[in-house]
Amino acid sequence: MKRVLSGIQPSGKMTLGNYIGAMKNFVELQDDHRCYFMVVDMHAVTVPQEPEDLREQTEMLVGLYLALGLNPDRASIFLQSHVPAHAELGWLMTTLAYMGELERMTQFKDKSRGKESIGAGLFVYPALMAADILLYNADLVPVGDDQKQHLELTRDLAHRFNQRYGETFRVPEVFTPEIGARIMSLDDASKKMSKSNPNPGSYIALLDPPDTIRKKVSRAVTDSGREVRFDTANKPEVSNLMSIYAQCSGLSLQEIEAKYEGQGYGTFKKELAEQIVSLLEPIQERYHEVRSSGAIHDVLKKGAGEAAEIANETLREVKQKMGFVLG
Ligand code: ATP
Ligand code: LTN
Repeated sequence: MKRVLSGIQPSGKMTLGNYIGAMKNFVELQDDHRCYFMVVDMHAVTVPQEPEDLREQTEMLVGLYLALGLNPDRASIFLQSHVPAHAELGWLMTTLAYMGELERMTQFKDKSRGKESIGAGLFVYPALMAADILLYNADLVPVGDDQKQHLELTRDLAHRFNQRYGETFRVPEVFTPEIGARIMSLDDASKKMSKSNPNPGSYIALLDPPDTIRKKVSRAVTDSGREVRFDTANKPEVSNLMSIYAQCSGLSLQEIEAKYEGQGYGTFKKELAEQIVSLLEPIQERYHEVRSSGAIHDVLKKGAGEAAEIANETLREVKQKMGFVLG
């Protein structure tokens, strides 16, 4: 079975962008792949986090993984900080990565722009991400479009290590959805929908109540036309809403165009909101059950045990090849 690994930062409220770009594929891949799904809490602290918020957001994200249908009997679900091999291989990867490569990362440029003091962790972030992936010799990494550059760097580091020390790491492939790999903000279709956007009207959070969802969709920016047509160059706002519609309903873009031909944006937006609500309502119900059941801690313990077994084996091989004296 091919191996799959991915992670999400517990750095805020999960959005429909996170779901469509990444989490939906996690659920689909778990049936016929050996899957490892993490909450990357050590990545989240590369920008300041309130300790209480970090704890709550971490548990919230694990709760969402389970509510979305990730099954701990099929996939290992764990926290990055519970498997110390991540920090250790992360360090070794920083010794392999070049400053120039890290400077070119657009996520680093975006997150450090305008800041007076920039944590060194934010800079070496992609080396830790490479370690996350390479520890499990993952074949596929399901992520949204914005992570492709980090994946390329991971591939380069894997090649570099293999060349320098002998064949060790499998070189992973990125796995993005065909539609919706980059869901855009509801208030500005030139920006990615992001949980750290200060305007909550710009995103739909997976735990937003139905009426909030309806309000946010009705206020989403569109153009002054009335044709529901997929054309990202000329109709970026409507195309974005259509991608969301397609991913929530299972309809193709052509089917959506045909369904709303001659109807204008009003009906389209109303029905889009209902599609989102009917996707999210059952997830929200399960989420509240999971949180009150207290199941999360057992799931994490099991997941960390399974993950550590593989991760420690890889780390040992890496250290041996690099010339460390093994204990
Ligand atoms: P932040 O705003 O704090 O940077 P984020 O919302 O971008 O966070 P991440 O934790 O960085 O979320 O991403 C989790 C996963 O969701 C990644 O695989 C990322 O590519 C994907 N993702 C995030 N935003 C979107 C989006 N707008 N469209 C598609 N995929 C997305
Ligand atoms: N950088 C990613 C989160 C992340 C990740 C990973 C994704 C950290 N480690 C390993 C896939 C595989 C992000 O910001 N979304």
